[in-house]
Amino acid sequence: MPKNLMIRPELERASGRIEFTPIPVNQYNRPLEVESNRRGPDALLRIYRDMAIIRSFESMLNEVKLNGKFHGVEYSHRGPAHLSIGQEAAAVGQAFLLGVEDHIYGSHRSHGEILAKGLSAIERLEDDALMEIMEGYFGGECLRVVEKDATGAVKDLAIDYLIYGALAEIFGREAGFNRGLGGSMHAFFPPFGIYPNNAIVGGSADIAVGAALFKHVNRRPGIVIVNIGDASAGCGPVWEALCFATMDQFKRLWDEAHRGGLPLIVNFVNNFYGMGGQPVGETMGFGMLARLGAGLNADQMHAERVDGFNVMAVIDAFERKKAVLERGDGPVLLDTVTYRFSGHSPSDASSYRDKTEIEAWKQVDPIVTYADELVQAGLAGRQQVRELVSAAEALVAKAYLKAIDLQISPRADLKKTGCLLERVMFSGRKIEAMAPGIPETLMERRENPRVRQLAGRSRSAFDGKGQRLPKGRCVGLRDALFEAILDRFYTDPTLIAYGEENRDWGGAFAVYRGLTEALPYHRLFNSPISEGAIVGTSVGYALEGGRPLVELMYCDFMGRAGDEVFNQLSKWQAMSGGLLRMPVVLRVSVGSKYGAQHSQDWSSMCAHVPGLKVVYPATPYDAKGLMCSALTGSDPVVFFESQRIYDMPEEFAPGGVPEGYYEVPIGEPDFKKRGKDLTILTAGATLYRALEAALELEGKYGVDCEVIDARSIVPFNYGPVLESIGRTHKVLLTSDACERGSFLQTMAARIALLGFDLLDAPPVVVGARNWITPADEVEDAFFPFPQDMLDAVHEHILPLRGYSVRRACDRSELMRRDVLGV
Ligand SMILES: Cc1ncc(C[n+]2csc(CCOP(=O)(O)OP(=O)(O)O)c2C)c(N)n1
Ligand SMILES: [Mg+2]
Repeated sequence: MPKNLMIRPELERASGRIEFTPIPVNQYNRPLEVESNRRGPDALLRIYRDMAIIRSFESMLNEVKLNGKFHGVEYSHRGPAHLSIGQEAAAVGQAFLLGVEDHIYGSHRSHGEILAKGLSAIERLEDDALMEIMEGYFGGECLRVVEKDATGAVKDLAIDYLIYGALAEIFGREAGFNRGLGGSMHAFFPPFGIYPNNAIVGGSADIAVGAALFKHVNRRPGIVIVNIGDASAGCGPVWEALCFATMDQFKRLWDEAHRGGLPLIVNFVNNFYGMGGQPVGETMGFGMLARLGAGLNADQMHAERVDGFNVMAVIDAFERKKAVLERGDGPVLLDTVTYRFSGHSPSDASSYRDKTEIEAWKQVDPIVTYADELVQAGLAGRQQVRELVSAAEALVAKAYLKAIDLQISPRADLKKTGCLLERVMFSGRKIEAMAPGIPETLMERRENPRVRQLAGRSRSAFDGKGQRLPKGRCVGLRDALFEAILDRFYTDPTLIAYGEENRDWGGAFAVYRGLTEALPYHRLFNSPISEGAIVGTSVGYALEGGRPLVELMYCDFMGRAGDEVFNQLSKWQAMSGGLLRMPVVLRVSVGSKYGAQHSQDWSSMCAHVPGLKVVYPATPYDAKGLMCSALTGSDPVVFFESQRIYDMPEEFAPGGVPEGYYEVPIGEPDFKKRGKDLTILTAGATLYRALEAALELEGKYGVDCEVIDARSIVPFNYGPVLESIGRTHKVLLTSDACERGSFLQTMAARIALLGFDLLDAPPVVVGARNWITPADEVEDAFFPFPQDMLDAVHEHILPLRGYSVRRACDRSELMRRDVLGV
């Protein structure tokens, strides 16, 4: 909503037509002799070699999956292997001109792309650089396997290394590129510019947009290519990625130094099939995939269809499109036509396609036709071609024997305490700035209008005499978050923030008021209403080495970003074998007044998925300290904020909220009130209602409560809670999440297990009812209020003298509700 972009009725209402420009389709037409002059005859042979290596590699996997052996040597590979036999020219053509600073992201079917990009990188890198990479990568573990029988040239060693590293990864071995924790569908090798491949169809699309965003914002060299399948064109997140990547603001609003389109090629590897569904003619209506570019921006994304069975046409296309990106005119959409001879997976009987169709494509096999062309052009003899194939087969056979051997290539022992996987689930680093440099800001921090405004506010809820001040005169929770975030923007040059209504609006709930004045567009901007892409791009931005702070306006919208939160944000650190870091902070606000689709607390869902840190502060002091910790950590943190308490001042920390930087450790609960009879453990905004309950319990029934604020959900230190229960012998847990499946149930079960001997009564959870959230006016029937807490205490923990239950919650009532599922 920038004010300088006026929407004029006379223009918007004027009649006219949208003009499209023709989209080129398979326009390449250049004799191989000409290419030989341009690229050099050796390069043309190398192209053949690379395609032959990929074909051998994939054929070996096909045989292993189908027959349980290769060249008579048995091996059972239980995991997946989505092969790209037939698609080699598309992969090799793409990689041919790329440097290691050009990054590719891929799909479940990316073995060919990995090998092609790796072979191209090996060709380009000097021997010293190759050795340095191989020696440095995971302490040279993979190199040690292949160097034993190295015969000479470093480039040959590097090719062995590439093939073995990829295969060992596919077979789940510790010396694999991702220590066996990625596997076939997630294997990658960043030193060669090979970035994560993704088992979720279209999953790489928004991640790659974020990677291109990182390069664009931080002015890094190179481009980003995302290889996704034709069927992924039907995925919502792919559309979100395309919308995000083509935002006008890059070319219209960002400052001069950052103006221009993202350096991104969205390459649809179009093999005409999903698994068995056919986008063209059946499941989609675009006819020709390149058509999609036409709707996305005025450049039509420079869309083009390329003949991916002609390796030279692919090289030509990537060369031209790279130039488009380099002049700041991206992004680009390519529709690279290809075909897989193999099934979706080797066991696929291809029941969905006619044998004559497969035969027709085999007749124009890109490797065979290219060899014919080489021979016809006098660039190679038949014998030479056969030798290249034999050499490729030998390379693959050598890697196979090493990769299947448990002595040479063991798997990580995941049963021992402190095992590899345990160590790489979180990276746990403290990093002030993700890269060196001076953070770009627009004003001195002290001149910031909000900083000035807050200077006049009380840092505490109370005045010097202990009298409560009006909220408007105090620093509130939203202000405390702002202070932490502002501080980090002046420290970490890679830090960027975006989401819906983040810039001129000041963040949907005014946390960012004052940031717009302080930051240029490329550090704070509005995104489209694309929750998936908001989170997905943040993953890509972080994978490339930056720190993003992104926001989902309401917790309930997390459903729209389900894959990005639960499969991408959470899993890449571990799937990379600990190579990558994911310093993403995802702010999520939890509503209460806007009905069923705007008021649910989904913290439990995040806690359930391994790999996410989850925090839920309830006080300004904790919110600021936890935000500082999150924004200097290296792990993904889902940062829950309750809209109920954004204006809450600091009531607990003596001295109020410190002005400067400080940290609250993630994972440590905090005592908000001391007591000796009953422990109350809260998560989020229920803290205040629990304190009210504590007052009533003490005042009317003489039950002295100890109130502990969990502050964090994952990780969580049970020590202080058990210590408290050791004194009180009773515990009530409460949060605004619906009670069934709430994380507090996990906490209650854990406490019962760890503190069984300490307890006089079962741990009791008081959550919201297992309903939709009703209107705000009747919220006390739904969310836990002090009376619900007292009822639960009386019924299940400690009968309160003279107390009469206000709302039934005894065992039979709970069972009744469970039978109904409410
Ligand atoms: C989100 C999601 N839905 C479904 C699947 C199951 N699946 C795996 S591959 C595939 C087909 C993908 O087709 P396409 O994107 O064209 O890639 P291709 O397999 O042809 O390379 C499907 C449906 C998945 N992995 N992810
Ligand atoms: Mg496909």
